[in-house]
Amino acid sequence: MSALTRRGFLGVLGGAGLAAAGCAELSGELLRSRLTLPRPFTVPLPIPEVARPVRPGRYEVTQRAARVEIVPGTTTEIWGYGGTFPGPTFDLRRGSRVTVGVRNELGVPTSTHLHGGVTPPGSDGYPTDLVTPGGGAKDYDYPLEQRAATLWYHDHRMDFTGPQVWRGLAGMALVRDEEEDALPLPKGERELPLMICDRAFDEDGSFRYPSPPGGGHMGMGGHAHAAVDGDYMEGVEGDVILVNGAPWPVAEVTATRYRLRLLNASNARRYRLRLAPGGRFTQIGSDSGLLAAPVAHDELPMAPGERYDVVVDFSAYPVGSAVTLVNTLAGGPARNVMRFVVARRAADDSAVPAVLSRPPGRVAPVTTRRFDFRRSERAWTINGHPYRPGVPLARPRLGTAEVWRLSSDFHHPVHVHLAHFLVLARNGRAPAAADAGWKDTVDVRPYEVVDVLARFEGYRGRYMLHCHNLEHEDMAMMADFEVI
Ligand SMILES: [Cu+2]
Repeated sequence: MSALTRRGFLGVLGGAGLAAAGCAELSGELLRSRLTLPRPFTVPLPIPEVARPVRPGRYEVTQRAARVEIVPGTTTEIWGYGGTFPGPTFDLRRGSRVTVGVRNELGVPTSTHLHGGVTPPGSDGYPTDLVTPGGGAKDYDYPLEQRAATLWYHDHRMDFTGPQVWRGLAGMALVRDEEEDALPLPKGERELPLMICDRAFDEDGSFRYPSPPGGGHMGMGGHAHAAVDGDYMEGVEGDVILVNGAPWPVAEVTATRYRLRLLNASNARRYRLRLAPGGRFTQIGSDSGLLAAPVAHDELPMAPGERYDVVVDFSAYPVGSAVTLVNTLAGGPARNVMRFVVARRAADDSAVPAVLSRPPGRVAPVTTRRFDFRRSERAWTINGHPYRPGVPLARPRLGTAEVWRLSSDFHHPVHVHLAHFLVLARNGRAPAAADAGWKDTVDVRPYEVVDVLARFEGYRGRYMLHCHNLEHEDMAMMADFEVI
């Protein structure tokens, strides 16, 4: 279908048309690579380096361009924290305040958001709170008064988050605490952070991204000159799946339990993960920390920004088995994610206890607010408005909880800064099994109404909620709220 025809089609039918056409699970437009795709399961799974403090409580990281080999035999320029993609993993402790000095040696402004962090507003990565290019620097303050959880950090620059994260500005941050330490979960080499994202490559190995002709320079609310070509307004999906920055990697594992910290760091692509030839994920944690009790899943739906902390027991497979993580929402090469090869037996003293943690309970909401995520003529909007920096749509009180009713016309993974929430209902019915636990991002599907119970704790000040489809976010699907 030509771009024009497709746009006409979307314009007339919108998400309902897509659903009727059987494409209800697609959340973006496929951008194809112009080089020969790498062979799957040949590149070893990389494990990002763990960030080391320059002194207790202080880290320093420089955002810079680097050339790395992603597709074997070619090189790709990335923009990375520390010049790597993913950036280093920050291994942090609850209540151990850290400062991260970010220095920007790129040619563009940046703003760093710790996704899932309970962070003071001045360090939260507000989209116009920019670190200037060519050597600007900012100290981000992270008190980390929050439960153990799998967090991540990424660029959040106004209007350009999509292209800048696509080029590599993302990494993981793990918060640990005593409650988690006491559990006999797999650890060390049997705890794998897995950042999953999709990319497309040009003939010369560079990342492809559909910037409009002459676009990508304006920013600061200049949505007429958005960072992404209008044909990709639904979101950009690549045809190569990367895990920890490697295409369809392979990891050798022992026939034991492994803890997999799954993150969907894609701009727009949704996944429904399964193990082939079969197997189960035992979910132990959600976006915002450990569950009260484990939940078994045959498949895990994952929208951009979401994390699942799971245990997979590879002793269920014969030694020599190949166990492939697949995405059943995709066909073709993008159906594969990565492969585990069960190399040998080994001792395993890990376990998944029936009781994992005591998460915070429900508190009575003081009010209900509605946030409607919808496409307009030229932008993606919340409650009818493209993003208006400095105009809060809500003023929740610190220490209270509210029901936020999220509705949508398309796939919108809704992310709330600062506040963590429980999914209460989908279309008035019980939430899905994968909605368990406290979260900061929820997959709102076309014409769905999702009720969440959000707790506002930590800090007063200016925060935001937005769609985590990064192209929607760049095309104005954001709003401020102010905790008072
Ligand atoms: Cu969206």
